[in-house]
Amino acid sequence: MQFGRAIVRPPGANFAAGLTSATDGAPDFPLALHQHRRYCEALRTCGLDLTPLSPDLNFPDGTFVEDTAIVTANGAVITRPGAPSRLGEIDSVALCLASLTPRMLRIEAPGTVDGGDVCEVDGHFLIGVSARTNAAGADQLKIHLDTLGYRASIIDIRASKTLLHLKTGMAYVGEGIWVLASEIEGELKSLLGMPMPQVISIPPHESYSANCIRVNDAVLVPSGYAHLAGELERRGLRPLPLDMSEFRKMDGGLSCLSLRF
Ligand code: CIR
Repeated sequence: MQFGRAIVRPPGANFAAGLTSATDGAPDFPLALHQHRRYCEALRTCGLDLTPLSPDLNFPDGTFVEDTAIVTANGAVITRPGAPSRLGEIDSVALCLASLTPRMLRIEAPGTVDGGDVCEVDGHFLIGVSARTNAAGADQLKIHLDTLGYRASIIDIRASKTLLHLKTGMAYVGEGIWVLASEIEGELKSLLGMPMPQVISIPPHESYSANCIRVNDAVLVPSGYAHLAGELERRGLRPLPLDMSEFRKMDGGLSCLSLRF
């Protein structure tokens, strides 16, 4: 999980018009911009060069760039987001990646894939079939990853009603350490069928923190979730807390706000 670069896109002024299931009110736009700036600073602190894209008012969810591509050291796969309102987000990302990646492949209709459903575990990719990523998209992505030299496994998470995406409820932070929301821990363990040397189980009232990201020497975590931060420290990892309140109101977490490679 050594990264050198990240693509990000600040939220646009109509960010609140994006898709959400949350019921705790509309996001505060200036505060969201502030939180996004802090997020970018944190990535720079971790040693990444940032490539910022411009906000596009045609796509209020466009700040969640993670959903538009899977980027590996050997090449990228441009996705086909499962929400129709988000389909057009891929164009500017593909244009940007064209000069940053050695090879570019694409998910084609009728396949759909959201990057939030894809989790890399030491070079092996887990692909969740969800409300956004369909079986055709997952199959295409597995083949593309194989072409790029990676193995992948497909798991069906549609029975987990609490998960928008696979990574809504889990993260792999390296060195054999998994972070799993306790509600889905049993289910994920049996679906994944992979060895999990160390699991940090996140209690229900802190489940939002299961979406965290390892970036080089640090783990970006949402602030206000003491359990995860403590468990990471206990294992010798360095949590870097960031306030995510306004992105959470739009169903977004830390992983969604960047493409790291
Ligand atoms: C959506 O519903 O598509 C956005 N409001 C949130 C996307 C979050 N992305 C992610 O978890 N990878």
